Amino acid sequence: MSEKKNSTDLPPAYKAPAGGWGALESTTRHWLNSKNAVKNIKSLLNTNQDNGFDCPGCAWGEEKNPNKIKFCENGAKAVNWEATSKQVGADFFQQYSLSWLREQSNYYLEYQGRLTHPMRYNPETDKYQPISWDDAFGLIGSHLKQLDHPDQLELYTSGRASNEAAFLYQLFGRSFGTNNFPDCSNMCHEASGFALTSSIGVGKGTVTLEDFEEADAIFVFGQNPGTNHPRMLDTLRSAIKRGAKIVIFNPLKERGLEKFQHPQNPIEMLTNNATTMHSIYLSPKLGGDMAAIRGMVKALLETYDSSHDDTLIDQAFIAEHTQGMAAYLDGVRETSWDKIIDQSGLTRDEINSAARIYMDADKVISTWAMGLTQHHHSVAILHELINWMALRGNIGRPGAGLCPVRGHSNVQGDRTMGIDERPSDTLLDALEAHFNIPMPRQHGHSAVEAIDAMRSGACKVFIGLGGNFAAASPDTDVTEHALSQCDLTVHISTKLNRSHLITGKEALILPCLGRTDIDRQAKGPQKITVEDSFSMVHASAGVLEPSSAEMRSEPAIIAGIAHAVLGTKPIDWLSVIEDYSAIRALIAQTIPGFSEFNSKIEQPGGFYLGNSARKRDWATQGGKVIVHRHPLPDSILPDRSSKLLHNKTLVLQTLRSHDQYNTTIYGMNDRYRGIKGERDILFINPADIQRLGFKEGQLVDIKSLWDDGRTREVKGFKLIGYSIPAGNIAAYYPETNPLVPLDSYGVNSRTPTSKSIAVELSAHQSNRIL
Ligand SMILES: Nc1nc2c(c(=O)[nH]1)N[C@H]1C(S)=C(S)[C@@H](COP(=O)(O)OP(=O)(O)OC[C@H]3O[C@@H](n4cnc5c(=O)[nH]c(N)nc54)[C@H](O)[C@@H]3O)O[C@H]1N2
Ligand SMILES: Nc1nc2c(c(=O)[nH]1)N[C@H]1C(S)=C(S)[C@@H](COP(=O)(O)OP(=O)(O)OC[C@H]3O[C@@H](n4cnc5c(=O)[nH]c(N)nc54)[C@H](O)[C@@H]3O)O[C@H]1N2
Ligand SMILES: [Mo]
Repeated sequence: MSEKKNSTDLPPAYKAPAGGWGALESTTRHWLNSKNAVKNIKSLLNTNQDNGFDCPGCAWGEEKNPNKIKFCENGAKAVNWEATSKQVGADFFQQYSLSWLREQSNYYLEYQGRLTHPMRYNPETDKYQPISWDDAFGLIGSHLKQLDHPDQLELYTSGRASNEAAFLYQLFGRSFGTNNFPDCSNMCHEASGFALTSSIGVGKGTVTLEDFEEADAIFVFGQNPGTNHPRMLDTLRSAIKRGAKIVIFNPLKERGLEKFQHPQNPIEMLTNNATTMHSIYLSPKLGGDMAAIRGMVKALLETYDSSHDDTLIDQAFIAEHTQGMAAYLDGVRETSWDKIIDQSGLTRDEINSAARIYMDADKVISTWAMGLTQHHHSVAILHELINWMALRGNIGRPGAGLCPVRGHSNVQGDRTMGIDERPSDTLLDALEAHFNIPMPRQHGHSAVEAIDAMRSGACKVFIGLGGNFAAASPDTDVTEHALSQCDLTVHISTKLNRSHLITGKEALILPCLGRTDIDRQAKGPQKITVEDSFSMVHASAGVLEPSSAEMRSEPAIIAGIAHAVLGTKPIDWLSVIEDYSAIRALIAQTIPGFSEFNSKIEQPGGFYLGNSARKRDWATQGGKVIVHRHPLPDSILPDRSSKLLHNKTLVLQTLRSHDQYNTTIYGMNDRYRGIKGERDILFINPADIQRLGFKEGQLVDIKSLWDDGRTREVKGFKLIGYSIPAGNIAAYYPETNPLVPLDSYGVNSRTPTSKSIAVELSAHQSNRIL
């Protein structure tokens, strides 16, 4: 039995606690850099307040307690980035050709400011030139009317779109005749949605923020809240201070999960005190969580067998609420400790100590993000997690439950509104009944399928409601080629990005308002609504004067497109945007849980959508929690790369730095990991640097292993010795997206395997001593 530990115990790269003075200093710097300090004081003070706007940062919930953090360092960055007074108007595009812009960095592109005028690409000059809104809608209308089939249209959505925009968008697409709604969720929490729905009958988390106040133990898998959900640190800090246990599973020692200093707590700041954020911190190998969880179940079974302690397993819950548990437990007994230890990269002692905390806690919450969802076997990992939680009845009671921590601030709401390429019959029936037109029944394309369809010429028009499809998607060369095959590409955006530069034969940029902007329509200023990770729906209204009168709101742009394509079928598109209450009235009539929507959002803090699994009402076939039994995979990699492995192969995860929001790069630092002024770096175990014959700081090229004969390579990444399991490496997204093969995605989730890519390294040319 191999009991070796794979991670080295290097000192953490950043010695200070997360949050603290570093966060305050960084917030101030980003604030001043946005060239809009006064405007931004107003916006920061209004973030997540009852009369202000929802933070465009993450989807963590808002605490009702007035002493809790309402915004954080990275939320402040997101607000500043959007609220800049810098503008990208017609004169900017007059100056630069697309060939020149394509040579610039993602940081440069977005830093130029807010898009202010609709633009149309002119291939003769290789520049964008201004177009009127009417002409832009007319151009889209003429393209769509010429399609042979509605499924030649792809309607992408990024998760910042409001409920109102998302509802109109899906109604437009379905009235046109397609379910092609690829969205960022396909690349994000799709495995969570699939695993949860197939186990507990609802694709959302079962906890509310209040549950965190009661939990005895919180298990945090595969996420980096210090950077990506900083307000979550405040919730974890309160939990640990009142004696709850926190167990972390993360191959990297993330600073925010080690120590945290509350930037809005004067005593902690002045005394420079910090809270240790965990009880135990385990570093499994990439993709090793299923084995680790299975190990915890095995440890529990062994304790149960030897102690006959009936309280260890919630027999009543299992009998009344689950099906398939016995078969699953047989599968656990059949799995050897050797296999568990080998695949998890953890020792038996480590697994036992986590299992002990689980057994001792009456109420347990498990949270997770991309570290669990972006693998080939992610759905199986999450089924395993749900089974383990079900074993002690930790689903559907106060203080316990499942908590996928969502990414984009309204990605969950967009799904609720019907942005779903695999819609339920319930949704389609409701739309059909209300709008009295047939809805397409055939499933549409996810992100990966959309790329395939554009690549093969099956799809002709791409419309992006926000986001940066070219940069966020896998296999950058393939994706860019696919987009360029289109007859028309359209981007509804706040800022210039890579996707605008990868045009179809024709291309449009449509500049839209963001969360912070005041949205005035015919009947006055409007609010929109969003749903957080905890199924809380609330209103959001911008407070800043838009920097150009030419920008339009997302609902207004969608209505303009829909009107040009469908006239007044099935609704009068132009009249519903005069006052968004009219859109909410349509939502109230067709989407479950939204009756009396308009009056419910008047309550401060919004309303709770409810969740059947939370009430132990399982909307599955058979009406019980389905306990799925999967064997541990032979390899965490898909066959198409695992068969090419050799002893120098490493597994790469692509992740976020502290100074970015997905493809939006705010700066070149990753403070908590000790990185300054650069992004082309590779975190690697020092033993691997030595084993492979490299030197710390050396530049390497990274090539991925996939059996289709295509070369996928990125060049010149600097080796940084880091506390990471041997055999695993990490580098930033989106720079490494060219390495993710389009066909390397999760079983049933179709999510690109951004956290497990087989690669090999070679010395970078300029580095070789001749
Ligand atoms: N400031 C900021 N906030 C954001 C975002 C942003 O880019 N910037 N993005 C938003 C979005 S869309 C999302 S989805 C979320 C993303 O939030 P996260 O999921 O926290 O984002 P990642 O940077 O991808 O980090 C993945 C974490 O999982 C760990 N990990 C990777 N693989 C494994 C594994 O196999 N097992 C385990 N146990 N851990 C693993 C990594 O070491 C890392 O700590 O954040 C949202 N919030
Ligand atoms: N390799 C790798 N790839 C990944 C990931 C990974 O971890 N590794 N993560 C995946 C995940 S979790 C996600 S969610 C996706 C993200 O994919 P996307 O959501 O497509 O990408 P973003 O970078 O969030 O999009 C940024 C752009 O959105 C536009 N924008 C910003 N605010 C607004 C707004 O209010 N309205 C509109 N209309 N536009 C706006 C701006 O123009 C900006 O340039 O990337 C995925 N890709
Ligand atoms: Mo995401």
